[in-house]
Amino acid sequence: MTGPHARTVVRRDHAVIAPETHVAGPVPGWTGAEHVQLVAPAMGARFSMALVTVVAGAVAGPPAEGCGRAVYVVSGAVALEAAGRRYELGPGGVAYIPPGDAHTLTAAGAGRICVIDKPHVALAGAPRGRPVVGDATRTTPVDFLGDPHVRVTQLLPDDPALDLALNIMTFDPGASLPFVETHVMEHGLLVLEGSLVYRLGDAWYPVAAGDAIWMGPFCPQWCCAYGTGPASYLIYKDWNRDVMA
Ligand code: UGY
Ligand code: MN
Repeated sequence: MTGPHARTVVRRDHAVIAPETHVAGPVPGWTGAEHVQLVAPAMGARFSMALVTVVAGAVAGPPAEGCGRAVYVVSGAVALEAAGRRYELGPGGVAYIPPGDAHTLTAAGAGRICVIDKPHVALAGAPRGRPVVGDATRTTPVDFLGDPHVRVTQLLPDDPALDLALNIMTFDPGASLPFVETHVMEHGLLVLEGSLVYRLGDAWYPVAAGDAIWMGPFCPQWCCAYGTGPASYLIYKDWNRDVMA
């Protein structure tokens, strides 16, 4: 029990959602699943990010109309049927489903999945997207801006049909982002392991595995990992399509 104490904060341009403040609930259309909504338009974001706890046989409901969906398997296993094919996704498994594509997502056992739904913004002239699957455990990370102590694992392809990116950033202890980033793109972030200090705007937050962050457009952001092992987080980013939209 933490009583009145909580690390969670929700500000105009960012939020930190700590697990001790999670309130899980069902979501219409899903069966066998409980959602913790980590990021939602209600806080000012233009996408939804949920941590979904599933039991064996749980079935996902569809995203809202016009939304593409990205899924990351934190633990457990899910089966995806899409575009006439069946995919098995284990821990680290990733899928992207374009808006309007019929698909089923069924849990093979108890687990947790992170589900990101985003109103799709099509790039002029881009082809219609297809379902994409990936696997973080089989993807080679690359140095981030030349620093071997900060690595990025790109989970989805650079494809003009997609309008979002999903990556894992990994920091050795003491490693940091090289500068305070400020960009029009939003982020949804879930810390997967380790500990970091995150600067958001003019505030500083210690975060650890299980914590989630929303960064709105232009939220200044920086972080540094601390502790004895690496820190990593799953990070969503919308692509910069039409800044006047
Ligand atoms: O690419 C990014 O925007 C990423 N480096 N941002 C972040 O980790 N906060
Ligand atoms: Mn960023």
